[in-house]
Amino acid sequence: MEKNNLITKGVAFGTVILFIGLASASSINVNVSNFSTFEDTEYWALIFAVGIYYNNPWQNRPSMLEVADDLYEVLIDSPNWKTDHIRKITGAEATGQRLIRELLWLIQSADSDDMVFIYITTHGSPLKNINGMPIDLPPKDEADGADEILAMYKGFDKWYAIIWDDLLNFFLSLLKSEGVCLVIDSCYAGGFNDDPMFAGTTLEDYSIESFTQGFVEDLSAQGRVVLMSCEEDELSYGSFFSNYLIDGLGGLADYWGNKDGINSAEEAFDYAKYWVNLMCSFNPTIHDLYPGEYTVTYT
Ligand SMILES: [Ca+2]
Ligand SMILES: [Ca+2]
Ligand SMILES: [Ca+2]
Ligand SMILES: [Ca+2]
Repeated sequence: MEKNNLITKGVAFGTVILFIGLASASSINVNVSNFSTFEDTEYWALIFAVGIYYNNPWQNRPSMLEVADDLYEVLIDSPNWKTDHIRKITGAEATGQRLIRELLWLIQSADSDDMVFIYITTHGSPLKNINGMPIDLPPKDEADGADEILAMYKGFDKWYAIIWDDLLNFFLSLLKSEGVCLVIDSCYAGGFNDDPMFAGTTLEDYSIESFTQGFVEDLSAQGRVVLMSCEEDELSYGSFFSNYLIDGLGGLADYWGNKDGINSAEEAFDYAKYWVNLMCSFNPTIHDLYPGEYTVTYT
């Protein structure tokens, strides 16, 4: 599962992409701050499963594609989800550019009283140079010295076809929705446990006019819960975590949980963790900054 052939050019690439990301973000500020109407809570989801790898078919994991279909089905079976609010991207479509484009769709679509659910499954790895030395791209935030990366469709063929944790966190941090649930099913998934980047900031921290007060307050208020298939130094395999999580969201989570008719992200995680610990050799982890329980589906 590990992807070792990354080279140091990743550092330069990281800087360029982060710059592009910042530029994109500043251009969408206007759009984001215009979405200030308070309608009913809407649920938005991105299901992103790579599963097929350009020029490296032995890396293919068909279970990832099946999980994407199953997750989509379990969401639309619940009345809070609408088909036009869910994007499912798989296989050859699952490039890094496409992931960023879909994240921007969520950033522009979700109001401050909405909920966003992002599911990503693919191969994961610590970021290393050609000599196997760990790389921690800015921000330097890694106790183990290595950012975690996810392979996109061409991730085993092109050194740049990856997404790393800091970049994903940057785009997630621009979501103004009340709740964000991120699910990562990959090796080393536990390394995607970053806090939102702008949490705790105030307007005075910014001199940029386009950062309106409401926008910054919304960012600061973002409640995020991250469900990860394994710990930061573990391999995970077989889509076991996702399958149990989806079983949970289909009703077993609440049945095993508080029986209030809602399958929360936290309950689904508890259900999946129980079974993965029993059946597999890796340990799912949660990073829960969402106050209360994040509603995913109704039973
Ligand atoms: Ca970093
Ligand atoms: Ca790490
Ligand atoms: Ca990390
Ligand atoms: Ca419940």
